[in-house]
Amino acid sequence: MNRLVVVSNRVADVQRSTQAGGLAVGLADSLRQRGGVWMGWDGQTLKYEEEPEPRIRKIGAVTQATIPLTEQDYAEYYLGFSNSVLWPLFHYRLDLVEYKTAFLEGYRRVNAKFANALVSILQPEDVIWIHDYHLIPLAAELRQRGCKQRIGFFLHIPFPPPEILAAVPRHRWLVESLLEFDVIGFQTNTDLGNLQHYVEDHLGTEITEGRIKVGEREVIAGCFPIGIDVDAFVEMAERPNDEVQIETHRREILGRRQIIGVDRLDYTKGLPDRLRAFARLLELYPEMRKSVALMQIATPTREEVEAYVDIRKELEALSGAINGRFADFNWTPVRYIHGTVPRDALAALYRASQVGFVTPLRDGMNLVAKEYVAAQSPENPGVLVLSKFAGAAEDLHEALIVNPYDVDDMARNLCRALTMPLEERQERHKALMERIRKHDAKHWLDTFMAALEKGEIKNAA
Ligand code: GDG
Repeated sequence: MNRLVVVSNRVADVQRSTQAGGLAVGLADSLRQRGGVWMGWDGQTLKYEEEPEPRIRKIGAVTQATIPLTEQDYAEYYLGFSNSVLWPLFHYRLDLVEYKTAFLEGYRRVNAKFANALVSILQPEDVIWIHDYHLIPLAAELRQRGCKQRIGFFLHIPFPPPEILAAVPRHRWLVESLLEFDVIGFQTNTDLGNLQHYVEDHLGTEITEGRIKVGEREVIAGCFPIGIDVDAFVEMAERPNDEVQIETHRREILGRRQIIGVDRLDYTKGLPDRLRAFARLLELYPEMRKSVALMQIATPTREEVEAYVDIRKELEALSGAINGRFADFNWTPVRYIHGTVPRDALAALYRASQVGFVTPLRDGMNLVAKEYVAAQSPENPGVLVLSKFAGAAEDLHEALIVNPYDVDDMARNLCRALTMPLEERQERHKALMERIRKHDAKHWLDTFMAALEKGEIKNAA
């Protein structure tokens, strides 16, 4: 087996249990099994003139190679082009894009730095797998430095339609950079279809049976839905967690149910309308008052980008307003947690919740939806209420699928989930478990690697 070299903006510890963020979780699940090298930014900003050598550390089967960035890199590449241009744009939020030419320059500069660091550690037989929107130009940079290895790319977030992509200056350069990879992987058929439309409209070429002709080369473009390590998650959810159990007993005695939401605090996750939908549930079905509560865990993220400050304020105001309006001395309708919960507690909380409420306005996949399903007890499972705009909805048909822009629709489906007969819950859960097992972390890794190493396109979707 060739050595696998994975590259992403940040490197996560594959053995730690507290990290929030889908890329870290999904990749760690896969790399733990196969081993290899993981290269990325170490999260530090330093002053330096000459680019430092990558720092190497071995953790279990994975060797980490990290580099620091400068303050300017952080501002222009990370906060700027990656998270104030590409992130909103790829999530169809043109209103939140803040473009500056300096951001694009920083983005190119840091991709060149990544390439310099990588060539210093690459071996001839390596296969390289690059992750996410921060590193689209990296294959082109590596080729310029004589790199001959196969290079794959996986986009964790959605790929927008050409009309939206065309709003960013240099969009053609961006897509041409993408076509420098040997394999381009997306989460869903919708994303793949959007690339198809772009190459047809702007480049006068097409994707035929998963392959695009680019000069003499052939590039594979496919759909590889990311998954979780299902057994590991089931096991974690089954392990007793005293603190969660005490809370659960109390709720059971009072005959109360819990709806759970878990997200990085991001404007793409549909959090304000999720809270409004919960309030609407209490309005439309007064019998639900005092019998259900919403626990929303919102993990801090990218707090230096203004749009994230705004969404935080909005949520704090909303949860306060809902509690002010509906709470009683012995019942708090919304428990809003702005923080990070350890992964094992998270699994126990999913299991103790009768509804998993996942309502992004746009999401590449959404691993929380899959984790919620894995955590349920098959005898008495909860119900997943899932936005039709999460990549996961392309597969998880037995969830209650909702429109995250329609507060009444979400409220009605919450009520349906809370009153669903046991037999129907069991049937839906069984079917969903089969789906998340079929498209798990290992399947994602294996199908992508088959495309990258052997040029094989299995029916990944
Ligand atoms: C991107 C794409 C795609 C969250 N809060 C805590 C915590 N988390 C964990 C969850 C889950 C992960 O973070 C979030 O993953 P998602 O997939 O839901 O979302 P993004 O972070 O936006 O991930 C997404 C993903 O990449 C993978 O390709 O699915 O569409 O946007 O694992 O459990 N974990 C802990 N404490 C928290 O408070 N321990």
